[in-house]
Amino acid sequence: MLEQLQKEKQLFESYLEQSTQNITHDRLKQSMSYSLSNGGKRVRPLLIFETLRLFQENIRMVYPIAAAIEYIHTYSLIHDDLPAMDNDDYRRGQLTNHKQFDETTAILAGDALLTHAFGLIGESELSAEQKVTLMNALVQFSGGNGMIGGQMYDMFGQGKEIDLIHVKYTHELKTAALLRFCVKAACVVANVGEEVMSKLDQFAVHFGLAFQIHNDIKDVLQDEVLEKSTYVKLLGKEGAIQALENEMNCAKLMLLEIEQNNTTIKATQLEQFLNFLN
Ligand code: GRG
Repeated sequence: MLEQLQKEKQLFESYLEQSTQNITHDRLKQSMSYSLSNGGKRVRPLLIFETLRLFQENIRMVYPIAAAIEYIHTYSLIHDDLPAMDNDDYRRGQLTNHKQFDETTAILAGDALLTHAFGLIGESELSAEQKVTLMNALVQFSGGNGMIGGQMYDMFGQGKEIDLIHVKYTHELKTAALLRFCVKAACVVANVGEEVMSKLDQFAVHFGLAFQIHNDIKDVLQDEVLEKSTYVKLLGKEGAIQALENEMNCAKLMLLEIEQNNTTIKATQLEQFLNFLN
């Protein structure tokens, strides 16, 4: 990760750390904090910061929004690891939340993170209009027609014959949707026009697909059993690598197009996010 991003991440870590301090039930607070602070890469918050930086805006102002998306991401991982879903014992090399605590606590910690994500946006210093826009966007991208919908397609697609179009759609919802929220959030805060916002949105879609394909290729290399429908299962490893490269190129192209049409916006700086896929 680039030095600048690393510095940004450290400052944000302390904000995130203190953000759960107002939770009065100790075990709930510990459980929320355990999954929030145990080694996430913070790709989504960093994407908000770096997109905002393209428009020379103050990054601290969006800490609550960045924390909100990290809360949503964290709750989704806690719930995804539960026995009713992926039934995983480890995440990020440490015990999953329900193994470290218990299932009830893990479910409630996830619920609390989800609920407080909206509180964080509400408490931010943005205008009332911006807050409403961002809350609606969070519903759109993380709700039943966003990440949760993607998880449903993923869960109930298992064991069935599924084609590439459906797998791509599932990945767009499950993985790309939260990244789309990140670029949209930065655009809303910086009052960016439709044309640039739409190109950044397409960048986020391609980046999200690349992110998921990369994750699936990594799983295969680690010999994890492939039950779910993935690009690797449908296209083989070589085909998946090609699809990954294709998505990365499309993502870069979107940034280039922004620069070509708007010489003051150094959009290709966002190419550094593709380094997360190495
Ligand atoms: C339970 C509602 C619900 C949704 C679950 C996020 C998710 C949907 C499932 C997790 C499994 C998975 C592979 C999702 C795809 C997105 C993804 C690659 C998540 C991992 O994101 P990173 O790499 O995680 O940013 P860190 O650990 O860095 O925070």
